[in-house]
Amino acid sequence: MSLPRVVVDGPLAPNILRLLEGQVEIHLWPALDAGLEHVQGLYTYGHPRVDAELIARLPELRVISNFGVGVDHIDLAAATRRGIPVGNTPDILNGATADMAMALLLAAGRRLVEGDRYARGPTFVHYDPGYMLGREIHHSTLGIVGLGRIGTEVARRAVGFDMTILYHNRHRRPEIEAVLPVRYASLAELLAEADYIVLTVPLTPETRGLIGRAEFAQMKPTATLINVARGPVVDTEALTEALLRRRIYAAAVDVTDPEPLPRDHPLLRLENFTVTPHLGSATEQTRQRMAELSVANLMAGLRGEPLPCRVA
Ligand code: 8YV
Repeated sequence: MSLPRVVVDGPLAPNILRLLEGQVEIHLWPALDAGLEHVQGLYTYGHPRVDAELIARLPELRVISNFGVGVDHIDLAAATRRGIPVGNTPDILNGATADMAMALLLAAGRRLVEGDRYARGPTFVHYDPGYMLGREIHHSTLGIVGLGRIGTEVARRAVGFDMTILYHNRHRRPEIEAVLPVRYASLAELLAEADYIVLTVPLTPETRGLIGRAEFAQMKPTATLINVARGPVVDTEALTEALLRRRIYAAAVDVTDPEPLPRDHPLLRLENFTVTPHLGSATEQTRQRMAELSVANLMAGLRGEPLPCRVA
């Protein structure tokens, strides 16, 4: 009996390949044009665009399984119209992504990456207590934009740093307010009060460009922006201007728009800009759990069974 045909958008990590071995026939995305009509599964690994047009070209498609929680690159409505379930991997990556948000926050506030560059460089020949003063983290004010699963984990971590925690969310979260010392604020209030602003919202039409010129203007000149959500939540041009003109203190981002940034982008030359290459969930343990859940979603969909974790 032939194995179900699955298309993937790039070479998969060995642990995922091991899980799929003997169960499916894997085809790489560029080879998609041949044999499209027999593709039964779509496994999205590195956020490829899956639009209505692509879905329409796959008449036998039974399931889309995404390696990751964010599905902004997939046209969910188009999949639903065709009755194709879409699986994702929420929850299991909350801790790793919240850790990453804290790592970026600490790095930016205490100039860690800049300090590392300096400590390795040729000009570090004397210790000087006057150099590279950062901004305090403990007892500062944190503003979390998007108090969902990851944002809540960020709040839990911030408690240990004695931070005052504000949050902004589409809906107020009384159940979280009951167990964590978080206070609801309007976006304007949060932007004006927070020393550290952490973005943990999904990318949707409402959150695209959420932080632009007007929002940077409302922030304190000592504020630091941390983005572990999606690049397009922040207007890149406005961010560049805010950092260049020192309208805010710093930014530390795990995601950019575009991603990656062009190698000659002015942001990459700024000392007050810290960037990582989308590492939010990139730990061995979390990525293993993501591999298992995404493969379980894929296999269930191929068998016509309910997905363990279905987003649409
Ligand atoms: C992954 C992510 O790195 O889950 C998400 O939405 O952005 C990350 O956890 C990504 O999905 C894998 O490409």
